[in-house]
Amino acid sequence: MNTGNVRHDVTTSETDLHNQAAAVLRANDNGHYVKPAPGNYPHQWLWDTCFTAIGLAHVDARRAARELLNLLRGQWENGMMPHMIYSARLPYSLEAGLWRTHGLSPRGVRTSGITQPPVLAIAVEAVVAQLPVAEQPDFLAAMVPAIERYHEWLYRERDPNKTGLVALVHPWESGTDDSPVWTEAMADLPPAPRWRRVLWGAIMFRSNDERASSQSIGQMVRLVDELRRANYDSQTILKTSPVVIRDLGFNAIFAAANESLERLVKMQGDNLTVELIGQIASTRRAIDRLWHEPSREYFSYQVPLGGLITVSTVATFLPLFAGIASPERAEYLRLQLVNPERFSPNHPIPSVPLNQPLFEPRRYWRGPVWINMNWFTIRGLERYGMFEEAEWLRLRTLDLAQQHGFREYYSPLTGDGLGAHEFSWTAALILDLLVHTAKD
Ligand code: 9WN
Repeated sequence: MNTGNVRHDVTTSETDLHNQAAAVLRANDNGHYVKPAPGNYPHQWLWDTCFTAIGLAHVDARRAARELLNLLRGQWENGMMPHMIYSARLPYSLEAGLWRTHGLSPRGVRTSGITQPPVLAIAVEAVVAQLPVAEQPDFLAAMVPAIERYHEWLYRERDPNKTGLVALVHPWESGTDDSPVWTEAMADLPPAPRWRRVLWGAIMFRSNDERASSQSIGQMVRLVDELRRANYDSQTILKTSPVVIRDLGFNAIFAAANESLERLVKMQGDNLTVELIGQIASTRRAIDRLWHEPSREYFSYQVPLGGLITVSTVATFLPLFAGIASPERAEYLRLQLVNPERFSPNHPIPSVPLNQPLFEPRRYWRGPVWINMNWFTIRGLERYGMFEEAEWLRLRTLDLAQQHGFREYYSPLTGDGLGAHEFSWTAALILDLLVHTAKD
């Protein structure tokens, strides 16, 4: 680990970076919400909004609170928070219609039929801390019951057998779309016919060497068709779908969000139900069982066949964020992180380690650096008192944005910016990383 060649003058360059990041969020604000990026991403995505709010809280806490309140309009009656809320005014109405979620989504709001990592409680906690004290109770009163219903939905619908781990039924739910974790599970799934893929114009359009392959996209479209046919009924889907994964990253985020939820409820002078408290504890225990001693890292779990999916990804560091790893395991993870052949090339952290066969430095979730994953890992390292590593990674991460702009993702080998430009969550989390330096 070499921290020497990264600039660290907390002077003009960091002030400039702060101003530029704030400007990206302003530019992406369509008056109702901050969209993930100009161009391809005009709608409101669940975890994008959460990251955006975490950064925006440092610039305009009320606006950040509105951003999260805005998400509630998409929540289904059963508690599900959809991964996308479609903008009515934009040219993607065909894609919105393909989900056919009317009757399930709130009247007049067009949403997808699947969820995304539950960062919401974490974001609410970050935003409430910046709100004027007098405004906190109303914000909490609106958000906390919705989050409780969401977490209860995750347990009820996605963990009916009470394993402690939530099961995902589509790679988009993991937020890490075409991660190789899903590749094997999807191997036998025939891609949707071309005409159906063309209907999903927006997504097809994005297929190139920085995006998911057209084979993967075809399979993702096919899977949506299957979910829709089952009317998004989790019970049916969990029994019949060949693609069901207890995703490591999602569950680790969920565990951390549960902690946030517990604190938020306490701020209101209340308590969670005994049932939820029990479920929360079971999630922490179950995540620890995703540890694979021979490789000394955490993995996701494949449901239909049973067993760990021994494909390494950056998600292995997320149990640090949730405070689940024992000190001994945290040390093994630290060794993985600083290993140049694994997770420590010139520009850490690659989403897939360099020495893994499916590593591709430029393709989406198959190798590039994503700032949200770095952010989770930095906070995780801090939680374990690994301040030197946290600061090293924080500076590396700031450096990526300083040198290559606020891109959707970056090559871990060259630092080149990839995917969308002016990407909101990158800008927002850079804002947060600029404010919160490691404690030591
Ligand atoms: C599908 C918006 C979203 C992110 C995901 C990222 C990508 C969508 C896509 O963009 O997914 O939901 O069209 O590829 O993988 O994490 O929320 O930024």
